[in-house]
Amino acid sequence: MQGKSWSTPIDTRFIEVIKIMVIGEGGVGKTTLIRRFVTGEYSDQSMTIGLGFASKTMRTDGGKTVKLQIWDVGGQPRFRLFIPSSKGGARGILLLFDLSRPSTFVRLDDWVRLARSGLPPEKRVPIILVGAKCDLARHVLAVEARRFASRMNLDDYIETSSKANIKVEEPFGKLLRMIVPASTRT
Ligand SMILES: Nc1nc2c(ncn2[C@@H]2O[C@H](COP(=O)(O)OP(=O)(O)OP(=O)(O)O)[C@@H](O)[C@H]2O)c(=O)[nH]1
Ligand SMILES: [Mg+2]
Repeated sequence: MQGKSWSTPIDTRFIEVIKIMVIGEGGVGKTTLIRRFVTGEYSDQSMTIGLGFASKTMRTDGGKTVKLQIWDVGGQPRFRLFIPSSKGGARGILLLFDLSRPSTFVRLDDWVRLARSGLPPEKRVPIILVGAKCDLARHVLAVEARRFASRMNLDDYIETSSKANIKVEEPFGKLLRMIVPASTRT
């Protein structure tokens, strides 16, 4: 006789997969943020060689279950060439810089250009600017970052710390809310 199952397993075949990308200079904390978000743990990450992948099942405000597929692009200059080919199908982007290292902030123009290159304005996906490592001594002012975000027409600015566990979920959640409006239900 078959045992009864009281759980209602989710049939993942029918879950919408939403691809997002996390980009920014090397060492700004992309992989650490993704790991903290997906596993809840903080641990030292080694440099990402090429691309990394992670995923997390989430519920939208409208009650829909989706799978966030996160593409983690290594920030070293040699991996930048992966971006044009890997951004196909991406529905949103988190652009990180390190609040303690101004050099990662001043090059953000290039990153925005890279994220948008080859796409007509109507095909542009939401981009959220993330000031990472807000537990460290700040060398970039929030007002500067916010000004940059509005000048470049970015969709939001959020400061996070993976180490101190500050606003780790927020950038992912906000991006998801922009991609899947609350009115969407399954
Ligand atoms: N203090 C502090 N350190 C952090 C935080 N997040 C990451 N780090 C440290 O910053 C370093 C780089 O983090 P990674 O997550 O590997 O950075 P990345 O952006 O993925 O780097 P690449 O893969 O080379 O592009 C690691 O030594 C982390 O421990 C944070 O929130 N606070
Ligand atoms: Mg990495």
